[in-house]
Amino acid sequence: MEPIIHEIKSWLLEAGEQIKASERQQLTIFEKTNRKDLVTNMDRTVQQFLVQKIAAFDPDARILAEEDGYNELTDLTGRVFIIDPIDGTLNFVMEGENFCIMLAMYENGVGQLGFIYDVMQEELYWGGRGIGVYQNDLQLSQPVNKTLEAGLLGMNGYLFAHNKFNIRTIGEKSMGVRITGCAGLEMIAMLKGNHIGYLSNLSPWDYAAGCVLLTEFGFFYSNMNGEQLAFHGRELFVAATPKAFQQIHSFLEI
Ligand code: 2AM
Ligand code: CA
Ligand code: CA
Ligand code: CA
Repeated sequence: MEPIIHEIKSWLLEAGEQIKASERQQLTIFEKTNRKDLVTNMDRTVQQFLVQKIAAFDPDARILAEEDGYNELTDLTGRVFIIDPIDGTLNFVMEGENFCIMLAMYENGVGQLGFIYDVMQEELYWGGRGIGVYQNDLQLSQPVNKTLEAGLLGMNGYLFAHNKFNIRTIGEKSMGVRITGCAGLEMIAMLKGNHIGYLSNLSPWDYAAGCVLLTEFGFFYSNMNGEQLAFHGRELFVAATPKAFQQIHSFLEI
């Protein structure tokens, strides 16, 4: 295995241990834009830890991350590490589980490596361009290209509640809608073949790692117009099996 993969895995496991060792009652919770948009001291600690590790290992790399002023990068020129220190912060605070640490490496806009660590399940989903997708040490096989009618569809609670983009019609066509509150877990569900797709409003750190792995397994993804994701700002993220992707786009109302 490439040394960098081994290195990144060790960082993620160590960060996960830090989270598990922290006392939930001792968390400091801050509101960002509204009462449901939270960040905790652990989000910040994990991000700082990963930023330091990357800077020491690869000083030339650039970093895009959700918290603390690292979210400004507007292009993917060169080697870029993209970090979501805790994905599913609301789950982390309210449930103490169902959250992930996500990290991706891109080179000139091309996804090379992706890591999604489900900390409490101790399951690390990882892989990269041309090397496949793994769950811990087990190599996963590519899910079946199911239609929208044949599978479960992950989506964001806000989009569902407000029926944005005609999303409820799309959900109704599927076998059922699932709302996990964690983009990383939605990516994992697709990679395992449990869900056929995912619709949400996302930022680059929410989808960077997932996109590397989804590409390996032949999933399609785009913004709401069917165009490439910008990797800058928040936009509708549509990912699905090739069959379901076409169907979802035919029902999406912009
Ligand atoms: P986060 O916990 O890292 O913020 C919840 O629907 C999922 O969408 C989570 O993965 C969450 O990531 C992500 N998300 C992105 N932007 C969000 C926002 N403004 N509010 C809530 N969740 C957001
Ligand atoms: Ca957040
Ligand atoms: Ca996130
Ligand atoms: Ca986050």
